[in-house]
Amino acid sequence: MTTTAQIGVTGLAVMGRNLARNFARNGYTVALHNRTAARTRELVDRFGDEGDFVPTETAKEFVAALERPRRLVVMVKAGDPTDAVIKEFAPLLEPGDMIIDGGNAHFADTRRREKQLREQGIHFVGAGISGGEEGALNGPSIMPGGSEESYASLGPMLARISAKAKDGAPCVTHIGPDGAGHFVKMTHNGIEYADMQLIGEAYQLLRDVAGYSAAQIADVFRTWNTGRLDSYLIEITADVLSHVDEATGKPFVDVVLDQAEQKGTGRWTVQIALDLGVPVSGIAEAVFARSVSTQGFHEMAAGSAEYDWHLDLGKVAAIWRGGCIIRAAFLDRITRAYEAQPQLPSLLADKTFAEEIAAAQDDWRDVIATAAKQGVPTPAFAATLAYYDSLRAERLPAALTQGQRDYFGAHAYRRTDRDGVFHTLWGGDKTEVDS
Ligand code: NBP
Repeated sequence: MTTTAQIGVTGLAVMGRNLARNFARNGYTVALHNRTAARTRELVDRFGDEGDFVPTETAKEFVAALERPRRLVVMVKAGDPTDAVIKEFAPLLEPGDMIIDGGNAHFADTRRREKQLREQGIHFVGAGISGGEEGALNGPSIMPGGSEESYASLGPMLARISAKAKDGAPCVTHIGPDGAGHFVKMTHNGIEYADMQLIGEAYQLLRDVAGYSAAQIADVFRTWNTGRLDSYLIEITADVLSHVDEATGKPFVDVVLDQAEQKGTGRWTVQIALDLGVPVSGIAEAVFARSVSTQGFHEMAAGSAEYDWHLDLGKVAAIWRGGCIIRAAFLDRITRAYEAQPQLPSLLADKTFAEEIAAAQDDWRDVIATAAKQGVPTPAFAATLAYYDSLRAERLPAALTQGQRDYFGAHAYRRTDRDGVFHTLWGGDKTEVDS
């Protein structure tokens, strides 16, 4: 084995594969590795003629294929897999080598890993990478943290493979030490969540209030994209909305299940914002909209299931009736509702609560409309009304969000009319494939 590769990529799923190809297309020799060797072989079989690849099967071979100081990009699923990969590779590395984690790690994990590897003399670079699969291939925005020394070595390479802004500047800069890159990427994703939610709300208003078809709304977004709103998300929204499902002849957005998923970064943004005391209410609403199930009792029901606590929510309501700050006569009725139906998914699913709130909703809307017209902020009134409307809605724009996620990140979606997980080849002929 010759030690010639300037960079190596381990983790060759959607992102890693495209990033490796991007390095190779830009003239770098790229060592390849993946836990399951079949992925490595597939990359070389399909794209081997795009550049200079060095496929390897074992960690030892991979490390041996890299010139020193070694630059080793990790593009595996964030969380435990990243720790597993570090555990496997770190003993094979030497002082001065660099591990670049391009996954969506939590910045606190990155700080921990950076500190641990620094003791071994290894530079750990937590690098946020944005742009989805297309960006990874043709030029992502890159947010590297870590030491100045590692950036001196990596910066020129990252600049070469990164996206270029309209003025030609590479979309990469040294963000700061240890977890700074991943913190900024996390916040970027939080903003992305909020953008997508705002687009979803605009779509829903045009559909349900203005009575436009999906195709007409696509045209509206196309027009918006020529003006001040010119942006990637507005552009792909027009594409997603104008796409017609081949199997049913219906708008694609109508056959996608309206449950948008998330992989954690939006949620972390809100969690950290609470710690930092920063009001990121728009991002929080977007995160909640992806899991319209997270208020008070809902959150406890979710926590109970997650941690296997078997919480008795009726009893919780009962012990809050006196003494505590939120004591209220109302809690009697909550207790009764949970006694009658311990598995109640939401209080709004209880008949008497549902009827009472339905009767009050016109006044509720008037309050918020008046406040909005008068410029009086009523975030809690407005947010809870949105929550209520989300639970009542027959369809939510989460289907559009899933379409956007599949478009830029190959995150796949479920359909309303059949089981399975699907992905549309957006960049190609838009056929649907099993995912
Ligand atoms: P995934 O997040 O789906 O991860 C799949 C990869 O992780 C495969 O190579 C898999 O190997 C490897 N892996 C797993 Br799972 N467990 C492992 C373990 N214990 N040891 C070693 N390898 C393991 O891939 P992706 O969607 O390409 O994303 C890669 C990273 O980039 C993630 O952190 C993601 O959050 C981040 N990211 C994704 C996007 C996007 O739009 N998709 C955008 C920006 C950043 P295998 O082949 O052997 O199963």
